[in-house]
Amino acid sequence: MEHHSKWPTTSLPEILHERARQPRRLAFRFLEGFSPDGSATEIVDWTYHDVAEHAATVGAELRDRGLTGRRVVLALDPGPYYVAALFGIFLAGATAVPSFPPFGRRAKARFASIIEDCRPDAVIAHPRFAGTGAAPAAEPPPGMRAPDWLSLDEEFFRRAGTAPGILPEPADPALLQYTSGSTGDPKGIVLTHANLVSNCHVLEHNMGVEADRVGCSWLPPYHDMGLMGTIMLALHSGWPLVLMSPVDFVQQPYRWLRAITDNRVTISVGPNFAFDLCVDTVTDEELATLDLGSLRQVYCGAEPVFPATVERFAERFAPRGYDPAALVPCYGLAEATLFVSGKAAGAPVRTMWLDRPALEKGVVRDAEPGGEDAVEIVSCGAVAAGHEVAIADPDARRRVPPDGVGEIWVGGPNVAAGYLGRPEPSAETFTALLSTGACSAPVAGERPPTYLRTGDLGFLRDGELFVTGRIKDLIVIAGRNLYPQDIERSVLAAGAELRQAAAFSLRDATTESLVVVAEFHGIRRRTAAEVAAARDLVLAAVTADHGVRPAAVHLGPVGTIFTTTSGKVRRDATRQAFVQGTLKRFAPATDENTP
Ligand code: 649
Repeated sequence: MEHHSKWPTTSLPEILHERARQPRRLAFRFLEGFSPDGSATEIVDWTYHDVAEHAATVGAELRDRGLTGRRVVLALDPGPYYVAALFGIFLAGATAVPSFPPFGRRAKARFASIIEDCRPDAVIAHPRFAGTGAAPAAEPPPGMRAPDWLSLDEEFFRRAGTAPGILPEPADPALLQYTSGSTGDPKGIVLTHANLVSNCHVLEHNMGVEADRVGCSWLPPYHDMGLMGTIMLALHSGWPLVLMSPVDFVQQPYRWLRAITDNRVTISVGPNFAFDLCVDTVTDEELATLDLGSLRQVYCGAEPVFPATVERFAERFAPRGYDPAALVPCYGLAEATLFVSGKAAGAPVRTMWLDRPALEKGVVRDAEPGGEDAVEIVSCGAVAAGHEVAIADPDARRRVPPDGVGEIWVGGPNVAAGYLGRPEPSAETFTALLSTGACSAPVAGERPPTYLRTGDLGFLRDGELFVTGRIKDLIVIAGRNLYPQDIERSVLAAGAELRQAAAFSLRDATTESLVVVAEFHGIRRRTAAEVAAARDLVLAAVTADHGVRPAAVHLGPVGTIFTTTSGKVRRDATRQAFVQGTLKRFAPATDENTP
């Protein structure tokens, strides 16, 4: 295999060998068994030696089973064995397919569809999932073996195989990342070892150098941000990472801030919702125990970054040493391994006030801060080193004018080769070209330098990327492009005790109308009269803020709105359930909550 000069010469398994030369340094600290005061009672520390040794054991077992070059689904719970298994798969020269544990009806269905799509030769999962409905189809297709189920427990590490590890080539597939798309149609993004290392390089470049860096993450290890953004990066960069499970975080968000305090964490990460959750749930007594003065950087991406969230988080936690300039708004997607852009280290968070009517027509025009028709947007910072972003008109395949909003196209070594076994969607998504020619950033492999179409809308200003929304989610009414998140914000601010909202449009032959779905806080059942009163508040707020009256408002209990396994609102799925009349509602069913 020829080495391209622009390619990284190392891979993560090589880096692991390198790190293990300092065997006693702390690599990962896992926090479990939280007590009511928010601190962990079970702390498992793994040195680089521990990681290397456990990974080697897993790798040897996989090689003994002949799994080199095969796909291995990783469906363990978050924790030390997840990390060991991930690197073990790499050491065996196999391709890792990170998955969530198949627990619950929706997760099982999604798990089954991933198995169906990637046809793995082994599944590493907790014993409790073997033989459940989540197990793959009993009959493997002709010429294929049924997946082995491997359970990693203490017993496994006592008896496992001995074959030596192998080092992959940069162009070898390392990982198959499933996108959080619809359940029935999962698409596996093929990431090479070169992609994974490239992503670490650009993140390190964005973060800058810092002595004694300590990371903390509660993100799921089966999503790009938790896996490529924290676990792989920490190992690659050589600083320790404090980990807790996402379930432990959501149960008591204070635990995250407590872990930062107790471990003198300098860098952490979370989507916008996590920052709101902290403001909403951390009590005054809890607040008093926190010291966030060690935190230099806290990345915020995966969802729109709302100025109001940034402000209220700063307001609440600055008295406990939090530096508002630590917040790093960032943008990325699994098709580009992870990272596309992020605020420069140390810089203040930058926002822009834009004229909303102009923005609704796809034009970027400055507006008076706080003005009535103005909307504030957070900058997601400069584009990753060695990468290029073009703001494109996807139909004309041209750049939009400098003051225009368009589709975000990305070129560079982070961009994946395509979706597994899907030449057409791959070509459509990964090999876009402007009519004026190729992209200027190099891509991995021998492909011509093309762009990835992200499906996201945004614009560039002074080299910084501003993300405005997703093409698919745009609500086009009377020639205006309404962004669902703006409408959803009005819904939540209507004073109707609502916690989450989804806005989407409904099309018939002649018109497009606005539909709002939202769910109430807490578990208390609402009466028909309460639902009707809340609906009136929502109608009034949305009409006043946006000049469009929703044609329907459906209000239900927690769980009404569909979300991805990473917690993003799935407006498409919610719309589908609305059309089919299967959205949750309070019993007894009332006609009042859908006009
Ligand atoms: C986005 C991932 C952004 C995602 C993360 C850098 C310890 C260790 C390391 C550390 C901190 C502590 O959502 C990742 C970059 C993390 C550095 C960690 O540092 N991927 S996805 O494929 O599931 O979804 C992609 C879609 O999400 C939306 C877009 O629609 C995108 O296509 N999205 C955003 N929308 C609006 N604004 C943003 N900033 C968005 N970012 C992603």
